[in-house]
Amino acid sequence: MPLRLVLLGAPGSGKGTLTSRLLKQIPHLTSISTGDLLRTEIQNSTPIGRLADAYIKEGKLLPDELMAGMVETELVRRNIIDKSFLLDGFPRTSSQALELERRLQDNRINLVVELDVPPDVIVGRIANRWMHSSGRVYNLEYNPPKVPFRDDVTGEPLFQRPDDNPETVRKRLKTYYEQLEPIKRFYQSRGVYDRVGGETSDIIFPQLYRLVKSRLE
Ligand code: G5P
Ligand code: MG
Repeated sequence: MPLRLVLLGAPGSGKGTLTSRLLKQIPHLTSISTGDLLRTEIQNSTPIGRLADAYIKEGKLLPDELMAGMVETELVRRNIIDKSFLLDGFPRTSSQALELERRLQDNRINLVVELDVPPDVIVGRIANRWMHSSGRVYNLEYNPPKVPFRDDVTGEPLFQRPDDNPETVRKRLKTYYEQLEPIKRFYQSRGVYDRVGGETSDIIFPQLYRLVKSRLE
């Protein structure tokens, strides 16, 4: 059966980092990151991009319907709605989860994994995050680029996210923890919820990989 996986985790919990690692091990999995989709829209100055820019800078969530529509369009565009996929950063509210279920019909999400990382660890990580427009993520301490402040693949300069300043990070974390219980209850009621935890992605990855492998077998 195809794996339809959702990674649920606080800002900076390692959703992007762990997604890249999973994709290296499981090449037929396709990932969609709503944060990356929105940043591309912003870069291209589309109407959605202009709207997203205002929300993201404030550390606020975009409207549920808009996000669900965006993800559905992407699943259809990539022709993976009935195949294995991984969603990074969506759904993140119970109403997004319900809306996604309605749109997926028979292709329901069959594994949701919460990444449980202590908030005090997260704040330091985000301060040291640098990224490339492709979505590749670096950390000055944990996974530094080969050449300082340059992307490993293209050599282009890296940048820091405008929503990675301490004040906005605090707001994003608050929103995440407010939404966690309702979405957790939603997926627990569907019998697909699991959790992995630890202070580093090196500790979390083997736990996540085991869960994912067991569903693929
Ligand atoms: P995003 O882009 O989805 P967030 O806030 O959910 O943003 P973020 O910040 O992208 O999540 P992440 O992907 O969980 O975090 O973490 P990461 O980038 O992999 O790791 C963070 C840093 O830690 C990196 O520098 C990495 O190298 C480092 N790192 C990883 N592991 C370790 C480790 O073990 N040790 C150390 N020292 N470092 C490590 O969404 C952005 C905005 O878009 C909108 C919202 O406004 C949102 O705020 N949005 C939505 N709005 C509504 N609904 C949705 N579904 C939306 N999705 C996005
Ligand atoms: Mg991310």
